[in-house]
Amino acid sequence: MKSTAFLVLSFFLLLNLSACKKEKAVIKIPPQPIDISLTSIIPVPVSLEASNSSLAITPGTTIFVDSTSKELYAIGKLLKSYLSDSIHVEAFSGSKQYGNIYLTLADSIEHKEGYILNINEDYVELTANQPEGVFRGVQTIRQLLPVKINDSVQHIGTGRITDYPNYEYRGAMLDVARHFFSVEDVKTFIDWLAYYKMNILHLHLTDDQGWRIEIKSWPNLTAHGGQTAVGGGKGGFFTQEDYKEIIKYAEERYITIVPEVDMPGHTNAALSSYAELNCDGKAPEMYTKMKVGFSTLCTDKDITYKFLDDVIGEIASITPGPYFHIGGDESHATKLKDYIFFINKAQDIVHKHGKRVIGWDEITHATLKENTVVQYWNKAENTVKGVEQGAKVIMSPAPKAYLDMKYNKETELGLGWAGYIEVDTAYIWNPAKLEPEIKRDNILGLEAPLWSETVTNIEEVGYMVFPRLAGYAEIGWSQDSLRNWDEYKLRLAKHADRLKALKINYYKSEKIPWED
Ligand code: TNX
Repeated sequence: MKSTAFLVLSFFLLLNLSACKKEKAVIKIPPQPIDISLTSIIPVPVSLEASNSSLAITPGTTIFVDSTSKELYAIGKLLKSYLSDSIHVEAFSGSKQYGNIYLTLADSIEHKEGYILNINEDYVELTANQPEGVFRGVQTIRQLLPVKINDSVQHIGTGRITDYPNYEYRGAMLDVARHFFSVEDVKTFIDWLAYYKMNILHLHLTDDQGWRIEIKSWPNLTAHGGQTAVGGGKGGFFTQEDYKEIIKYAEERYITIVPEVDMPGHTNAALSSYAELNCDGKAPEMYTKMKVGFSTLCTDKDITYKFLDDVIGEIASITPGPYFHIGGDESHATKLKDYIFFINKAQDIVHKHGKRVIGWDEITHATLKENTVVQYWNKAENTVKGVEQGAKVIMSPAPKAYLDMKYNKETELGLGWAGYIEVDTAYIWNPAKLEPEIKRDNILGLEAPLWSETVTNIEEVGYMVFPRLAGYAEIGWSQDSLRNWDEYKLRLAKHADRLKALKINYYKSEKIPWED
């Protein structure tokens, strides 16, 4: 067996060398019958027609990209990095040849994230309207092959997939405030999102227990406020350069970063860093416990709004995405009339800096400005108040979508206040049918937040996130009519090897007939 593999490999290396010459020797590897409808693609695509044959992807395969698009070249490079270092990426000109992958832009599909993947016995062709669509389609190619092909020969099944997302906002949140996570960890998280075609990473950057983003005009926020964490650990923070590195990594994967600075509550770290933000002018100690709802910025001091303007301005200026999240949750220490006054001002400041406001559902106590988005986590009645004001909604109902909830009573990590969320509970719900007054048209999409009171490293993050994230990705991307738990769990079962190969420490739920 080994020597056959060696022969095949040497043969392809030769073939590859001959690519330097004008005409490539075209020697086809006999196809095999592969039915791609049996392949477990998550999220399930809109339409899939299998044609029951195959094409061999080998070290001699070249990824050809539209020569007019720099972005496609970068996507080609990413596809190469996912599959094999031996594969080449080149600008396309001329005619399609056997054994290659072609990434192209065309008007063939309308949606900006949609794509058409056509695989025949001669080549793979991925077409989209925008580079973003090509990137999403690349994830489908990955799932039709083993996680890494390296120098092996791998058959990809033939057929045609037409695909586009159901919701435009499909995200997860990482709380880097309760425990801090490094740039590398955040990149890993971004890779996970990209693999399942999610397009939003919301970073919860500040809370009572830590301030995690450098603000040049208020340096003590991180010098003092970034130095601890829940349980009293050492904390940490992103410099603006770190943040830009995260932004760039996310952008290359067509993921929008949504920065959140939680206010006026959840602000003990800021209040501890600057005495003047407190109504009594006294800075409290840093806080390392879990219970919240006790802190508030002083809503009637001018300095508070200067602070907001500086913080929001600095972050907005290095955030290319359209959103800025102002938090607004659990401000139990702020009087309602002060809270309303504050949220109205905060919305204006975000607008001044050119961003669209997102806030947790409590912000609907205030008058929402044009374009403000409400993130439903706790109270439907709050969210409905937002809908009545014309706001769009991000669905993150805690009992369904909270990645920090335990799977069951045995789960060591996580919290339980919103109930246990087993893998089936996380999957079996429909954002547009959860609350009668929140309709499909009101919904921008969904987001699964991971609060980090109990998780301290990326292995623990992986355990809480997987496999639930794959299900949220499918709820966000796939058509409702194609979603079915009994069928999904079989597809998910086949992702065991993938999750393992991606080195994800996932929860082996007994609800899934894992195949590994
Ligand atoms: C509620 S969700 C919070 C967070 C906690 C989380 C723990 C939300 C807007 N506020 O401050 O971390 O519960 O599950």
